Amino acid sequence: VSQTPGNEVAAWAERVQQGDRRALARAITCVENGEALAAELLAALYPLGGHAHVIGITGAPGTGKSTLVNALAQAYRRRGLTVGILAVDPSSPFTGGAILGDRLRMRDLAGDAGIFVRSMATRGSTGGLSRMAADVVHLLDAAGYRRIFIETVGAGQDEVDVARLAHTVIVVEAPGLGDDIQAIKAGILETANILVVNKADREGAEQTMASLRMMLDLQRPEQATVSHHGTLMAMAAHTPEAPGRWQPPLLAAVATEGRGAEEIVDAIEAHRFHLATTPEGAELRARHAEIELGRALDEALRRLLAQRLAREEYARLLADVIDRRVDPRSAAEQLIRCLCSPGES
Ligand SMILES: Nc1nc2c(ncn2[C@@H]2O[C@H](COP(=O)(O)OP(=O)(O)OP(=O)(O)O)[C@@H](O)[C@H]2O)c(=O)[nH]1
Ligand SMILES: [Mg+2]
Repeated sequence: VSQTPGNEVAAWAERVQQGDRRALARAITCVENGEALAAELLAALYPLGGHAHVIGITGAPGTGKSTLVNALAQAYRRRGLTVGILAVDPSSPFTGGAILGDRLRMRDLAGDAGIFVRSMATRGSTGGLSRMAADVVHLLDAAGYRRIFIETVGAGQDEVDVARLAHTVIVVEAPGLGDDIQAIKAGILETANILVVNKADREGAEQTMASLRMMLDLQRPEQATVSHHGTLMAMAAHTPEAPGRWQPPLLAAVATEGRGAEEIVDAIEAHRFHLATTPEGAELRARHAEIELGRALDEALRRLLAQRLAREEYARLLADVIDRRVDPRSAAEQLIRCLCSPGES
């Protein structure tokens, strides 16, 4: 039960919207702690969002994602756009070294009112991560940040889920990681809208570029054989794409020197334009909304069940499942029926 009356929440939401950094920081903490107040704030702020372009950055540990985000944020600032950054560390349940490192690497950004940086650890809870990140994005969006970066490490389910929140997904590779490209190929390469080989100053960068180029070419449909009047024909490698299809560009960068940052920002903006001018943008927005509505519905139902369900009824059915008198699905059905028509059953 919230201690803060509704008009205080409204005032708080107003401060977030006006760019009050402390109000925003407190709102994010509320979301992280799963406080009921967060829901009220988000209810007030969600309708104000929808203006930010969200960029997901993922890749193996140490490929230079944070350094790159730093460089990209500065490039955006030069273009007069405000930037929100959310660094998510799903592997670490502690607010430990990685996040401290991010703070250091992003210190160039400190003191710029047009940039807001936040690191988030998951405290051991999986699954909740992408909901939390989605909520933080809504807060940053309502606070007026026009480009929002979400950095995640690796290619696990959590990272893929977080990437699904983004409008543009950038996968960062670095030379010398060898087998990691395979791992990424298996997981997240398909979701990449832009591929970056960072640490292009390192040995092996060209080789990494070449293997990624090969994978991209393999993914492209014109590489496949097509049936033409019943005859299988191999298509040429670089025939023009059907108009309206996005081709993920492969770009090199040296994030520590800011090299390649302008080109990557150009690519992000080109992808943004692509989304705005094809049906893909609306489809993506609809998909995001559906994911969030589905998740909210799950949570609401669970809450409703917890509130309404008679403990004894639940305990009785649980015992039935334990003793294999009833299977879990039928038990769940029965519980839902109790919920819909209390007093019966
Ligand atoms: N040589 C070289 N080093 C780089 C480059 N970009 C980043 N680094 C270095 O690589 C190391 C890791 O960089 P981070 O930006 O922390 O990498 P990250 O991918 O964010 O790392 P995690 O968040 O821990 O997965 C740091 O020591 C950087 O200075 C680059 O372009 N060239
Ligand atoms: Mg990092």
